[in-house]
Amino acid sequence: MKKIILVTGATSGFGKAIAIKFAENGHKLIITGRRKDRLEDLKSKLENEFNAEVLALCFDVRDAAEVERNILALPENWKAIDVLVNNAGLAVGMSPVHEGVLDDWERMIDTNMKGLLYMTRFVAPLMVARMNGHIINIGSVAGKEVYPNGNVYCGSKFGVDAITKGTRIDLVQYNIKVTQVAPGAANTEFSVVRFKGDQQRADTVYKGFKPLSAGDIAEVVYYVTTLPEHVNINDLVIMPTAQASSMHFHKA
Ligand code: NDP
Ligand code: 8X3
Repeated sequence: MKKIILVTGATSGFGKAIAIKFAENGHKLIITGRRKDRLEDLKSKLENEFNAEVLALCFDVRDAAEVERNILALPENWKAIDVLVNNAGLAVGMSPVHEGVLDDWERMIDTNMKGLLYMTRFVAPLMVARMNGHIINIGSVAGKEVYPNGNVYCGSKFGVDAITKGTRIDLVQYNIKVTQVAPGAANTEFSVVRFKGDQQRADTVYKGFKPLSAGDIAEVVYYVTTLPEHVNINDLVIMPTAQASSMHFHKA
């Protein structure tokens, strides 16, 4: 059955790979992000390579009014969203708490927690009305274990862990599945963003072991949507084989 999948943060990393995976499998995609040029490039790729139907929506998930406007303005034939993948997110900076940069903190909390909440707030009613849907939140190992200088990023992902559980409880009566996918180290643009464009520093994060790829996470996100109607995966933690916890890596 052809489903409608809405993926936030589809301009890079996991979100882009997830959009490709669902398009490859014949589904309709709503792709979102702030970088319009990348959204347009991805839309063309999905249309040309997979003959997919694609709607590209350019907005910032931190802006509640924009989120509401974009969801309410969906064309009728795009409103029956089957799967919402709350993927947009970021880490910014890696300072001890007493030296933290307030703007970095706001960006992480506003994107990772409030943005995910705004998306859920305006998409979930469409699912409730249909008594059907699946919300997949991208958490992190950082939402399971705190590590040095991870303070606020970890806090925002612990928040995603709690919000996912609360969402599942609130929506269980409406036949809506709610899943958290919590990856470990994956080589996307994540570390370049965290280190504010310092590619060299970002590269050192993934030196000496094989990190996850965006495609690995796309496989998992796709998999959780393929289970029978009565089966839901609540939570999945996925790490590279060479990673045992937030802090333990086997590096060459
Ligand atoms: P990328 O930096 O490659 O992708 C992040 C995506 O989020 C981009 O598409 C970006 O789009 C989007 N985004 C960021 N801020 C906003 C915003 N305010 N509004 C809309 N979209 C936004 O990183 P990843 O793919 O690695 O990250 C995806 C998710 O996975 C994040 O939630 C991250 O915390 C999580 N994660 C990452 C891990 C890793 O090691 N890579 C491990 C565990 C979890 P644009 O800039 O165009 O808006
Ligand atoms: C990203 C993984 O370990 O850098 O969420 O926090 S980590």
